[in-house]
Amino acid sequence: MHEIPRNNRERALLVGMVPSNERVGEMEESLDELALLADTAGAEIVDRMIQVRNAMHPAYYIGTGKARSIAEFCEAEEIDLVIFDDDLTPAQVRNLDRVIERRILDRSGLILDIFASRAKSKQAKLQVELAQLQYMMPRLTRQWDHLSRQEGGVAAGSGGAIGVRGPGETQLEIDRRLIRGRITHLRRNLEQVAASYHRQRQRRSDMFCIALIGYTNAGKSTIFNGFTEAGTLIEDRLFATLDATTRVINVTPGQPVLLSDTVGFIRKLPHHLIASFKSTLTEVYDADLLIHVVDGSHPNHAEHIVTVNQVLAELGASDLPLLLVFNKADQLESPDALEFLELSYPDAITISALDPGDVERLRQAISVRVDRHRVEVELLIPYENGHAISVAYDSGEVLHREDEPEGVRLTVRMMPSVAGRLGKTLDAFVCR
Ligand SMILES: Nc1nc2c(ncn2[C@@H]2O[C@H](COP(=O)(O)OP(=O)(O)OP(=O)(O)O)[C@@H](O)[C@H]2O)c(=O)[nH]1
Ligand SMILES: [Mg+2]
Repeated sequence: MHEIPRNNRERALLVGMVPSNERVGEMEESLDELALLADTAGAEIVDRMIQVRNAMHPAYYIGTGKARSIAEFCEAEEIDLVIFDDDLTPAQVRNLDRVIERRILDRSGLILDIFASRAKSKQAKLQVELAQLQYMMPRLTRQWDHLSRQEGGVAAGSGGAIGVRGPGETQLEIDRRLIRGRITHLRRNLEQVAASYHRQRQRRSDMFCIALIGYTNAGKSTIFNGFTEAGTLIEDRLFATLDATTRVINVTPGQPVLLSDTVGFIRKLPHHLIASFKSTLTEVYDADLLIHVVDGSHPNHAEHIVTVNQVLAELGASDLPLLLVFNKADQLESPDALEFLELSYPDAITISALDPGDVERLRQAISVRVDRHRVEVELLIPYENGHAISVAYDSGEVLHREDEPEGVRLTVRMMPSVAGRLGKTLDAFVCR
């Protein structure tokens, strides 16, 4: 085994399991991603192990022999942390912990840990804490159930004599009640945040709203910055962006467009995390257009697309208009790879976020989509209705103006919602 200098980072071993030898390649890919996650969490990856096994061992996941050999390896290599690619049951964590005597983590636990350390805004912190508590709750319950059953057993089948299992039960009830109370509190807080978002969204309804979505590290924030120069955190790390950031951008004349950068998705994203982020990911399911950014140079890009589509379905955002964008074209291996993408996904566009010319092409593609959404209307606005005139100029593209005795006759291209609102206040209104 090669020597890795010890530093402050925790030393981690990654473990995966597959049912047959043919699936080992697949697991290698999954472990590559787990390694990135572990690196993001601040661990140093010392090694990885893949076990081929028909079915998972109910008590030890990988089986007792393998667990013992991992324990020896951990001893020899001074491993601090063993990370499993799949989710473990609470009993498996406990049993493995006893044999390996190192901290045991599974993929969901790792992702939640990263989210917890990266959450900055109050809202992201609330969401992550909610997801963590929900993740903990069944584990805590089953762990205590297991203990109380054992203790009940000691009491010779009496169903658990008072004084033997009592304290455990009581502690369990206290813990559960505390956690449940905290969960309710967090949910209520998040509902308030969601309500204020909803109000903001109503105010924004005159704007065309776009959300950048996609697998983590695909380049969403880089594209966002290409449009806005907002200085959003860009990092070659997973989950650089946890809080949606929104800016007004200029893509189409006379049409304010709101662009939001959002949290990245990943396979096996803990369900609780999606559920808790759902309440405030309104940027996604309220959008007029989703821009799905894919790292086209990634060997697993097709799988990434499937994962993102699954998360979109969970968020109830599958039916929204969507523009597929393959990013990192500069990193594609060959011209063939580009041709392959273009043939496989004829409606997509391929860009490099680092190339200003490509960002401009994307801007034009978006502009076409925005235009498709707008309607052209003719308005006759009395001169004294200065408010309506300024709404027409601020929220739309004025194509033609004629000053007539009764007022200003404007031909305007605008969002249907604004046109509808203006139309109600005016006598002469023609939708073309
Ligand atoms: N070569 C190349 N690198 C890119 C391109 N776009 C983004 N990157 C790099 O890819 C990495 C990830 O970019 P981000 O913009 O942070 O990705 P993200 O999708 O916002 O990631 P999360 O916020 O973690 O979900 C960074 O190192 C970027 O510099 C590109 O077109 N070409
Ligand atoms: Mg980002």
